[in-house]
Amino acid sequence: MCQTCQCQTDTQPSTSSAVPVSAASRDFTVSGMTCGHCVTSVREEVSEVAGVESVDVDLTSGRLTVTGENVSDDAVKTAVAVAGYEVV
Ligand SMILES: [Cu+2]
Repeated sequence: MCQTCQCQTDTQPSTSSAVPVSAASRDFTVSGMTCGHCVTSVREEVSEVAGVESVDVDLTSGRLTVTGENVSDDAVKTAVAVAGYEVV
């Protein structure tokens, strides 16, 4: 059981779709993610940020890659916080 999001699954995150090379992307590091459900929570919240075209989350490294034009760093950090995690 995941102690962070309290889910009962240890399902690994699904592989993300390919990121367009032309789009701007930036990386964040998210602390606290420990299972695929954590990854899904972060991905869902961040994908709703204005301008975001795709979201890639690597559970092992905690790396969050956001792709899209004119995406606000603060908005991404807020979305991660809403999901229950923290950008470090
Ligand atoms: Cu979890």
